Amino acid sequence: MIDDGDREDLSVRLERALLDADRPAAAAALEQARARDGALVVDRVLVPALERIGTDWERGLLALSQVYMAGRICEDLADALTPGTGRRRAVRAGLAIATLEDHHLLGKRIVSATLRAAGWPLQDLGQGMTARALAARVSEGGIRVLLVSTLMLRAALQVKDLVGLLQAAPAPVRVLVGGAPFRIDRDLWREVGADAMGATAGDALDLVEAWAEELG
Ligand code: B12
Repeated sequence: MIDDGDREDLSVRLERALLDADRPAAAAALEQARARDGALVVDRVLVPALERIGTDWERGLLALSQVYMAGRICEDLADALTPGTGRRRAVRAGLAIATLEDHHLLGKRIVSATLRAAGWPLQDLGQGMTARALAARVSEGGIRVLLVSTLMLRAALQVKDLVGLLQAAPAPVRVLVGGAPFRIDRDLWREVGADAMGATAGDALDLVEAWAEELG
């Protein structure tokens, strides 16, 4: 059993290693947390460490380069946090993920690794896309379930345009959104016209499982 004290220690150890750009120390802290916490390590240890880094940066205590390195190191380590089950699902319709006008990629990376580890054949449509370009890719690719990951409020608001453009898609598309703006404002997903929101990568998996019929 891991108690909250241990979890906090590991999260603080991870935070220090990230700020020192010490990749091996970050990997060791994450591995120790994963051995105890399983896939929940992301929400219990990694996300809190990055949120503290973000807050300190906002307060002028850290340089953007430190935040950048912290994000890059976590991106490199993300796949190892969600080892595959070996299961493969055969689906007829497409399942895809993208970020809209946003280059914060870690959330997308972790959600993608979680879905793929559970056997879902998820397509990555890209990052920093405009609503128009993304809607076109979705229509061309026969995508029926689209996940959008955001960290900037501006990107979250773009979902409204995307949903409007997707009305013209050849078949209905379900849009699942996630990321900080939707966690902070729990009604935002409805306001932008999404079909659902998830607070964690685990929620993304539960919702995709619930919508499995859509995917054939
Ligand atoms: C790391 C980081 C960066 C790194 C990104 C590195 C990378 N490769 O991703 C760098 C340095 C590049 C960066 C740049 C910038 N950043 Co920044 N960044 C952060 C920071 C510290 C952590 C974000 C993070 O990676 N979290 C960890 C991931 C795993 O969490 P997550 O994305 O929320 O994902 C989890 C869930 O939300 C969920 N989830 C995510 N997506 C989805 C999707 C679905 C469908 C579902 C169901 C669930 C789900 O699952 C994940 C795991 O549980 C945050 C601070 C914070 N409080 O979040 C600021 C933050 C997001 N950044 C911010 C800003 C302003 C910027 C810059 C504009 C700074 C600048 N002046 O240049 C640029 C913009 C870049 C761009 N155009 O996109 C602001 C955003 C403010 C706002 N409201 O819009 C924040 C909040 C910092 C702050 N407090 O001001 N940033």
